[in-house]
Parts: sequence; structure tokens; C-alpha cells
Amino acid sequence: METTLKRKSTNPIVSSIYTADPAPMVYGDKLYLYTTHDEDELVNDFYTMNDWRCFSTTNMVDWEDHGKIFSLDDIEWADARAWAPQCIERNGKFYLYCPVKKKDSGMAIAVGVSDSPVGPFKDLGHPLVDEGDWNDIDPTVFIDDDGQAYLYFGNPELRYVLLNEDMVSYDESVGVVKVPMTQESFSKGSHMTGTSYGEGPWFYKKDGLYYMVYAAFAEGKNRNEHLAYSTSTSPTGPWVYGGVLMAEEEGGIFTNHPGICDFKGHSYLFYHTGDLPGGSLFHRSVCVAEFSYNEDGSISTVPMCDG
Ligand code: FUB
Repeated sequence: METTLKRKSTNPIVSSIYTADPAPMVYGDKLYLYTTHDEDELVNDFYTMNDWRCFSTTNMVDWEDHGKIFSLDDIEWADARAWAPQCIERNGKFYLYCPVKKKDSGMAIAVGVSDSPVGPFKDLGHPLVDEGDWNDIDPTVFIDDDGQAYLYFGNPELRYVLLNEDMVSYDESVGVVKVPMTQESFSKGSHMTGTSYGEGPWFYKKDGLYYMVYAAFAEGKNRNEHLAYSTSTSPTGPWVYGGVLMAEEEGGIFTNHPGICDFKGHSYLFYHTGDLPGGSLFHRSVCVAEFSYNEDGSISTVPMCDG
């Protein structure tokens, strides 16, 4: 499908290609939305994803399509699975963290660096995180007020590294830290850790409280993720389970994936569904819902939104 501009605020946001794993970034007057791209044609009846896309808006109604901003072709050591990214700005440079499959091996986290939010991004030349297991997916990045940057990631475990100021290396003396998977932190669930935490973490701070939002598996269910959240008074936990942020989709498509930001005085939850014609677990579409925080910082369940 040819990529075109979408001019209405109705969901899905992009109707010309299949997009998933939305990651918003507010920079200047604009909200930039980074997404993955589900190809029309599948290889081996699995996620077929070769590049990352970017869309921007000033008003949540008109979206400008910046097209392909980074791709597997730009990462010499990777050959498949251009999965859920997140972009952040530091000192005028933009860092796009992307999970990819290494040639002849498992998943690892790549970093693309650019002088512009819409690329072109240049690969580091080697993985940033390469633990050699399935956990090296779905990076989420946040820079705290004291300048320390955190990169959380992982499936089925949640892990983090402390990024160095250069944003392309991490504190090796601390290493890769595994977050304790307790039911107080992530509730009881059916995933491999026994908690509801599944994948797709999104880490941020709001009014002094740290939030970890993630795709989750309900107890007794191994299919169709819902979104849940946990909070902490520290960037490294301990986490306290907060509740269901978005219920699983009726007749869902297995995954969902959160991305949250405030923009021009409103709070938005980006997620994905199978809502476009031809939609399926391998043909997803990014959507958005506005929400608000309760006075104590908790978030009530956000309904999926038609636009
Ligand atoms: O889109 C590929 C993978 O599916 C992502 O990395 C996960 O979060 C899930 O959405």
C-alpha cells in the first residue's frame, strides 16, 4: 500500500498501511509518533516487519507522514523483526531504540542516532543490549530530572540498564538489572513469570510518580493482552500494581502495546488494534485515546476509542 496523509482524528490514526507498537515523543510544538510497520505480505505466517515509520501532528487531527525513517537495511548485523521502538532527544540528538533479530541469532537492541526527529537514523554498528535471550525486546527510555537515563525492556522479564550520558552505552558496573517479578508489583497473571507483566513496557514520570505501563496477561488467559500499569516513588522500583489500563479487545489480536504522553495540556494513550480492513494479529493499526489521571495519580480503565 502507498503511504498517504490521514486528515481525520478518527481511529486508526493511519489507514494506508498497517502500523503497530506506537511510541509518542513530544518535541517542540509537535507530537511525533514512531511506529512499527506490519507488511501486507507475510513471511512464514509471522510478524513481517522490516522498517520503522514516523508520523507527526501539531493538533491531533492532521498527521504528517514522514515515511520510513529507519530500517533493517540500515543495520548491517540484523536481518528481521523490526519491532517496537522508542525515540528520545538529548542535547539536540535523537536516539531511536529498536529491537531486532541478529543475523543467525536472537533478539538484541539497536540504536539509531539522528540530528532530526524524522531521521535519517544511523545505526551504532553493534547492539546496545545483547543478553542473548528473548528479553531483548521492547525498549522504553526515559531521562530523569537528575539527568540519569533509564532503558527498560523485556519479555517475559522486565529488565533495565542505566544509560550513560552518551545514550549509546550503559553503566557496565551496574549491568543489566532484572526487576523482581512479584504479584504485588505486577499482579497475578498467566505469563511465564506468574505475574501479569508480558512485554511492551512504557516508562515515564508524572507529578513525581514513576509509571510502568505494559502489555499484560490476565490470570488463566494466555492470549489477547490487556494493558496494565504499576507505579513507584523511585525510578527503579519497588513497583506497586495499579490496575488494568485498557481491557483486552473483544475478539482481539493477541498483542497490544502502550505509548503515553502529555501534549498541549492533554494526556494520551496510544495503543494498537486489528481495526483496519484485513486486520489481524499480524496486521495491526495504531490508535489513540485521551484520558485523565485521578487525583491520587491512579488511572481508571481507558476504553478503546473509535475516534
Ligand atoms: O510488534 C512486534 C511485537 O509484538 C512487539 O515487540 C511486542 O510489543 C508486540 O506488540
